[in-house]
Amino acid sequence: MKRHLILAATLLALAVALVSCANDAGPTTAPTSPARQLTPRTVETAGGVTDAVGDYIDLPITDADPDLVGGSVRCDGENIVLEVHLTPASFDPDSTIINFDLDTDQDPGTGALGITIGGTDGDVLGVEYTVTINYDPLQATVYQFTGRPHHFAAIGSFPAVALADGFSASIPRSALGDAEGRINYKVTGEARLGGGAETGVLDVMPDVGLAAGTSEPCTIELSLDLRPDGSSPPINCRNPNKLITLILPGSADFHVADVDHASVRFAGAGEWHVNKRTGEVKRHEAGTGDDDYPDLVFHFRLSDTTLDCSSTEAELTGNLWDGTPFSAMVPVTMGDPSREAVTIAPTH
Ligand SMILES: [Ca+2]
Ligand SMILES: [Ca+2]
Ligand SMILES: [Ca+2]
Repeated sequence: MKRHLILAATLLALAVALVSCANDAGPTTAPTSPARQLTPRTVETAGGVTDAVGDYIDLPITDADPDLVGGSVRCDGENIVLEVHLTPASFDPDSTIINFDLDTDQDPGTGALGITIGGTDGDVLGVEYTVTINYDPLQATVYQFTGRPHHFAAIGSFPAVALADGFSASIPRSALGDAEGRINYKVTGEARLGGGAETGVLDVMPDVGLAAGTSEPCTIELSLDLRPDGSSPPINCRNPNKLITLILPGSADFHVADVDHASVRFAGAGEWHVNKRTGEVKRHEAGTGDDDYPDLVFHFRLSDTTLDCSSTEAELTGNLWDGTPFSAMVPVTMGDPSREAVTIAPTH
């Protein structure tokens, strides 16, 4: 045992450039101990990263040294979902420790310099938050950069899931400084040793020197009616040439000047008015309505949409000029005049 400890100390010294973050001990919330559940591997998502098989530091003193092969950071509503995959043989839920180093403002000049105390990848990543996922108990602990060189403080713990070949965890955006989904990140793997010791970083994904992964921005969820004033008439569902008017209202939180109008789709249809000569989608700025914020007006031809007489809602999607997606489920009222013309009077 003593020899092992000496060996471990030597190896840790050799790996000094890859020593993990200096975290304060322990989460601030009471840990829970859910029954271990192994679920099948899931499909990689947008915003994912990959890593080579076999490029990890192989320690003779550990049973399983983490060999990262894939992972992702993605936005899911009010949560940021973290997922990591390892080669199955290198994953031991009991000893594998995974760190997601998150540069939530995408600025290497702010936060902790790089992914290690030594500043590895300091020109790539300035880390505002590190999320550590491990077992015993199975949880994801969020550590926030304190402002002191590479010093982090635990600010909360959240449930994690053990996959067949890794972990996933869902972290509230509010626990990550209201992160809007565009996050630069790297993932590191460590292993737990006896006596509470840890090996230090044994694999980095993407590799040291490579650009960080970047997650997709969160979708802005809008709430709007077909007409904000609630005066939406029934849409004549028997008239394929019917033009549906949709007002996209600006607000304090949503400025229509930021909207790439050509990207907007309603029930699959794009704006009907197009410059016949240039092919450019026309932009209809509107007044400010009953507030101080300009609106955008769109016209969609019914036959371009997927709406039919039974439709009750339709999805509006689009992007801001910076690529941030937005969406809304819009309630619709479909009408059939040929039927409405037939009125059956009640008999008395
Ligand atoms: Ca690897
Ligand atoms: Ca930063
Ligand atoms: Ca690697």
